Amino acid sequence: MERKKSSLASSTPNISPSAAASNPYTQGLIQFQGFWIPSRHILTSSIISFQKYFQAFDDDIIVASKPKAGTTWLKALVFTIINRHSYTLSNTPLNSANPHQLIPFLEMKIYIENSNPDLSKIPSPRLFSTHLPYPMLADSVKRSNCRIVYITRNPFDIVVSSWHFTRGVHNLPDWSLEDCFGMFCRGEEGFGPFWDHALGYWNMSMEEPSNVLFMRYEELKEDPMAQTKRLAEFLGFPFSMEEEKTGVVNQIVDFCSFNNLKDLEVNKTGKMPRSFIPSNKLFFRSGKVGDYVNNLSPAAVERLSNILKEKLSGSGLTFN
Ligand code: PAP
Repeated sequence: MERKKSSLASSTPNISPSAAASNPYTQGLIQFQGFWIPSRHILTSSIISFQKYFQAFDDDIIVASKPKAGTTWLKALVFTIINRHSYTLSNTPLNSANPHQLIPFLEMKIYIENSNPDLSKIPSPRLFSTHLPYPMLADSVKRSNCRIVYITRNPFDIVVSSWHFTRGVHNLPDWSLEDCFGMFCRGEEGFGPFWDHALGYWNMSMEEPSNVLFMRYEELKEDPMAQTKRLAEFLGFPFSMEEEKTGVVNQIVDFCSFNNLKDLEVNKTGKMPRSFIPSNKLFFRSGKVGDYVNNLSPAAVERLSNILKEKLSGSGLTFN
């Protein structure tokens, strides 16, 4: 099926400095193709390479998300579901590698390391990930029948998670939540604005439900069994009756749970090679829904709720 081409995706960079870039506590964001991109990764050129050279296959699987929406968790689930006939849970590579190593980022890993890599020999289905918004995906992804799984999360928890993570990664103990929150509300955060990011995938999941699956962190928390079965079905690797009866789904859910993953040695003390992230443990903080109430004032919650109401109006997409 021919997918819609985005007017935002173009090979011509449109870079303008952000007010945030002059703030010593922020990552130095630049506006690029309509979104805010963290410039520290030299991401703009890797994004252009990805858009220019990536050739999608119909059986590719792409995990897509905004940072801190549940990417690590979803990668663990996707990897385990797809590879469940090759590995048992005691010998899965997830025991010795962080999920991000097993499902690499297209723009933040693959096309940074090589501007035109040969990805054709990777066994199928190839598993990739991205934090890029839908309009910035390579046209070949949009034209192919590959499957995209998108995960989102209530933005209040995303802001708080992102604040903790950024302070930890960049050693910024003095960076205030107020600063971080203000930027989020202006849409000035990595791969933001949040609402445009979510809307791109939301709309595609409505238009092409067999190509784009829209998942929510909160639903995965509430009913991980049902959501894991839904995910496996969408990926084309559904669980058999026998697997359901013998507890395979349950075992995968338990293995990929926050408590299990965070206690694996690789995620307690490990660090990914050539990564700017100092420790894998930064990907596992509290893993809760609604943790924001301990950090955001009711006035802040109301402010962001009003912004969301306006930005998402008429789309059918809502966040509780
Ligand atoms: P990333 O985009 O940098 O990869 P991502 O994995 O999307 O980050 O989000 C990290 C959040 O998911 C953290 O949330 P918190 O700060 O509110 O705690 C992290 O704790 C949570 N998380 C990581 N793994 C899991 C898991 N298996 N189950 C539930 N939550 C998880």
